[in-house]
Amino acid sequence: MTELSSEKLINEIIEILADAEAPIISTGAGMSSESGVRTFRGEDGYWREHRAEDLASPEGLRKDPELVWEWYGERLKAYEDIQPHAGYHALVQLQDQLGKLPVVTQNVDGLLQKAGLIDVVELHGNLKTASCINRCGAPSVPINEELFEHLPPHCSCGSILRPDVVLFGEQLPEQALRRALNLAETCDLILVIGTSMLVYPASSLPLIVLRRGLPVIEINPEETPLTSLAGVISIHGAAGQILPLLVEGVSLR
Ligand code: BV8
Ligand code: ZN
Repeated sequence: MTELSSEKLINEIIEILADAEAPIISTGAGMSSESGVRTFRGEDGYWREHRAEDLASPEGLRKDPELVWEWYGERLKAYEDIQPHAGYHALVQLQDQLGKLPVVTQNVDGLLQKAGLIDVVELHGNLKTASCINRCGAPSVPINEELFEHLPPHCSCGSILRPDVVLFGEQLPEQALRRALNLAETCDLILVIGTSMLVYPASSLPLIVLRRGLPVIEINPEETPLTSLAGVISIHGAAGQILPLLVEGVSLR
C-alpha cells in the first residue's frame, strides 16, 4: 500500500489513470452510500439487523420468504428516490472522455445505469425481475408494487418467487462472470470503489489485474484485504469526493 499525502497521492493516481487506455471500474455497496443507500457491512449496514445467511441465501428464503421479501421490498423502496452522486457523474465524464468505461458491479441499486454508464456488468444480478424458486419454467415476472401486495409472491405453479439476484452459495450468472473475468484479463487498470472485498468471486477481479502487474487503485475510507497488498494504490476517501478530483485532473492533462 502506498502511503503518500492525499494531495500527492491524488496527483500520482491522476497520472496513472490518464495513461490508461482501457481502464475498468469495480464497484460495491460503498459506491452508493453517498446516494443514501445503506451498505452491507458498515455501521449502517443491512447485515447489522440480520445475518447475510438469513436474507441473501436460498435456505434463508425458503425458511422465511416473507422476511426476505420484506427486506428486498424495503431496499427497493429506498432505491426509488436515490440519485447518483458526484462520483457517478465523474465516471460518466470519464466514459465520455475515453469512449468506453466497463463497470463491473456487485450492486443491484441501478444507480450506475441511472447515471448514464452504458457498459455495466451486474455480477450479483438485479432486482428488476423475480422467478420461480423451483425453476418450474414459468417466465420471470417484473418486480413491481403489485408483487408486494401479498408476501411472499407466488409463481403460477404455486411455489414462491425469488428475486433474480445471486444469493450466497449460488453460481454467478455465467455470462456476467465470463465478461468480468475477461475484462480483468484485458484491462490496463482497475479502479476498485466501495467494496469490502469479502465476497468471492467479485473480490478476485482486482487480484487478477494485480497479478498481471497492472495498476490496481482502491477508493475506500476503510482498509480492506486489498489495501495492504504490494502494488495496490489505496486512497482513503469517499467515492463522491475522490472521483471528481481524479476525473477533473485527467481531463486537464
Ligand atoms: C459463489 C445479493 C460458487 C444481492 C450478494 C468461504 C470463503 C470464501 C468464499 C466463500 C466461503 N464460503 C462461501 C463462499 C462463497 C461466497 C462468499 O464469498 N462468501 C463470503 C461472505 C465469505 N460467495 C458466493 O456464494 C457467491 N457464489 O461463489 O458460487 C460457490 C458457492 C458456494 C461455495 C463456494 C463457491 C455468490 C455471492 C453473491 C452473494 N449475493 N448479494 C443483494 O442482495 O444485493 S452479496 C452482497 O455482498 C451484495 O451483493 C454486496 O454487493 C456484496 C459485497 O459487499 P460490498 O459491496 O463489498 O459491500 P460492503 O457493505 O461489504 O462494503 C462496503 C464498502 O464500502 C466498505 O469497505 C466501506 O468501507 C466502503 N464505503 C463506505 N462508504 C464509502 C465506501 N467506499 C467509498 N466511498 C464511500 N462513501
Ligand atoms: Zn413455478
